[in-house]
Amino acid sequence: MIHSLRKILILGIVALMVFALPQNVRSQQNLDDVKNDRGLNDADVLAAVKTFMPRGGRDEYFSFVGAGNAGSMIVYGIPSMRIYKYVGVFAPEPWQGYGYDDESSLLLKKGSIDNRINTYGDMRYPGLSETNGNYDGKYLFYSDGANSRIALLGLDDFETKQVIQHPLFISCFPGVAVTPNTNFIIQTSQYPAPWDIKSTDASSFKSGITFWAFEEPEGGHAEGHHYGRILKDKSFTLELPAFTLGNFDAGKASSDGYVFGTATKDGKNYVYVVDYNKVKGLKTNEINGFAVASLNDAIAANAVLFIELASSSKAVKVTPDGKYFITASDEAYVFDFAKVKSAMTSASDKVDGISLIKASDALHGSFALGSGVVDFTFGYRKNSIYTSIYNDKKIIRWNYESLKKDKEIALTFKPGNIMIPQGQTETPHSNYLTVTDKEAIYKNYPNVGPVRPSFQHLIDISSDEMKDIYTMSIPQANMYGSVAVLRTTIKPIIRYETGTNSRTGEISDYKTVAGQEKVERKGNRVHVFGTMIRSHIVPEIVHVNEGDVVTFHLTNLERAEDETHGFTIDTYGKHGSYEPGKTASLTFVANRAGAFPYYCTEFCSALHLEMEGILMVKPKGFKETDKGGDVKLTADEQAEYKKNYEAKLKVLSGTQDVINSVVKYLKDNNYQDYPYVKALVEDAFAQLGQAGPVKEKYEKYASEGDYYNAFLWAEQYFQYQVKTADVGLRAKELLTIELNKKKK
Ligand SMILES: [Cu+2]
Repeated sequence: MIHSLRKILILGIVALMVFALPQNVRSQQNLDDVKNDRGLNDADVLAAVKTFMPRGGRDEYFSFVGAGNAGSMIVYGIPSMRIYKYVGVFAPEPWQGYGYDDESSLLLKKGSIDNRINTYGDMRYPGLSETNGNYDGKYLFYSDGANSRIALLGLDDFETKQVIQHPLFISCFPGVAVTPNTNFIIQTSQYPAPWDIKSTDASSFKSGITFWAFEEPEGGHAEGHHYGRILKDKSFTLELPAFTLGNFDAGKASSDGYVFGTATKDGKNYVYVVDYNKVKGLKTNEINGFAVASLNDAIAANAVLFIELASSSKAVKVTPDGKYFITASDEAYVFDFAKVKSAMTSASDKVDGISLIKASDALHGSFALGSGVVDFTFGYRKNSIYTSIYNDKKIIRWNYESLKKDKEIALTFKPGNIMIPQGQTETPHSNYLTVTDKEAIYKNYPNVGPVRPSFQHLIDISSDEMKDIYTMSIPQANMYGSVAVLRTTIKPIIRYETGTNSRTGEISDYKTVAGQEKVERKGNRVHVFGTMIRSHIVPEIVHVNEGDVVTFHLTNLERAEDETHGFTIDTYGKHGSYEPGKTASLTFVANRAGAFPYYCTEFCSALHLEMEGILMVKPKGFKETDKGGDVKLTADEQAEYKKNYEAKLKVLSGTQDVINSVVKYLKDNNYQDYPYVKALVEDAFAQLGQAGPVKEKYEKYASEGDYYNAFLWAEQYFQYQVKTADVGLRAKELLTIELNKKKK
């Protein structure tokens, strides 16, 4: 009876298990199964294969797109369209501690109108640094349209290095143009405003073009660390009447030295042309401490020309050879630079005193494109240009020399800004084009409420026909323009030299090495000099008084790749990110009494949860009633610690044997011939190099019979050994792979 009951029960459970399987779970054994199940055709599968990135595969390009008003930059790969990084630029970003640690907060405060941190931006059209008209993969620049700032990012570590408040413009166009050797980063005003922030005098409204001088000092660089900076003292602005300024581009090759952009005023539309080498030679006046060249002097020097357009246009792009610049509303105008240049001295009409010509005076030709042109980008086919046409839902490829249409692709959405990797350089190449989707109502997009993500499509332009092969969604971003460079052109660093302030590239005054951790107090000012390394934060206890001004200066001592630690103090509103070698500081007023744990916020090893300590904030008027003092251990406890200490010594010697055998293998096989392996081995030795003073400590305590402290320091020594062994074993594994490759 009992047996049959059990049988029924078991059968029932089995039946439940079978029928409880979700209905959409089914085995997809082969390609045809998957195609049938998901209703995919061959073109879908081909598109998937073109964008799939196998394990270990690397994208061909890095693409950079601003998150718009979120004030950060997004880095993603082409063709996989995988997002690799968000980088805080114009707004704080807590994960990286950007705008939270002292170094980046100072950078953001210095770059604001009133020494306060702005919490958003408006980032649309980035510019990459160039050498001889091609991307060199070193720097990236952004203009903030909302708070009139300019930013410099270093692509050696993908961090923001400089943010400058524009000294004159209240409103900046949210884009930059970079000259062919990165001598100038060009930024313009957008909406006219007085240059005196307190003035509301309508007659003093102006616009202008700023040429930010950029220099990269010779020599003296930390390895992989670029020190190029925008130099405010060497920069200048050309003043213009109250035009609203739009998109612009810098000349290249034959038109190097000029800038071309759109302008509107009183319902009329223009393209402006400025010879900035002539403007550079003019005498300047200082306004708000910034050099300004007057319009009259620029006019007298024939340095500026306006071209009247029939209707407003959204974009201006200079062709890769620099011979033409192109703008369009519905009709594209291809301007011949040689004709424009000669008109600069011969034009007889004027607008606001500036030389003016008609479009027809300087055209190479025009070409009807369709309704609502948004953007242009250049392709690798000779004289090819791609144009996104919003209302017609199309991208057209045409020839700007012959003015003939080549091909078009009908899209399922209204296209916005388009980009071909390297398409704005003197040598466009690439099989891909990306386009923003300004109309996220495509039937396949899931509804996530009234605010939809931004979408970027990947178009395959390798063959004659264009194909839309991938749709990437990006939340928390209103996307506009982007730029992309060959991934291998960028040479990012793996670690900082120990003690680096990543914002300046200099060794920080607050660099702290193992064994030098300390707490310094002067009155109510407390400086904590600490270190982080798997799996300890030193010091582990910090005592302060309520009302003290406290700074934690922390250095990540790791040399291992990707061993970042984070740091936060519970409820104190501060967070820092510490990549290997980085030093950063967190300052706060200890205005909340109590005990506040601090800990590592980045998973760093199996012992990650042990990376913690505590901040004790004594309330005001606190009186110590019990002096406390050193804990006295009983004889039994001391004996127990002695046993633990001796056991630990055995572990240390066993671990040392492992390290020695790894070192022998590495040396026997000439590890130094393999750069990546060599870097790892140097890492491993650096880890062990830190351990010397620790060994001295545990031996000293043991000799004094203090086994409690001897054990604690032996444990610390073991931590260093484990890290050394960990890196050493990785080096051995890599070396073995290299040796096997050689054999084949
Ligand atoms: Cu950690």
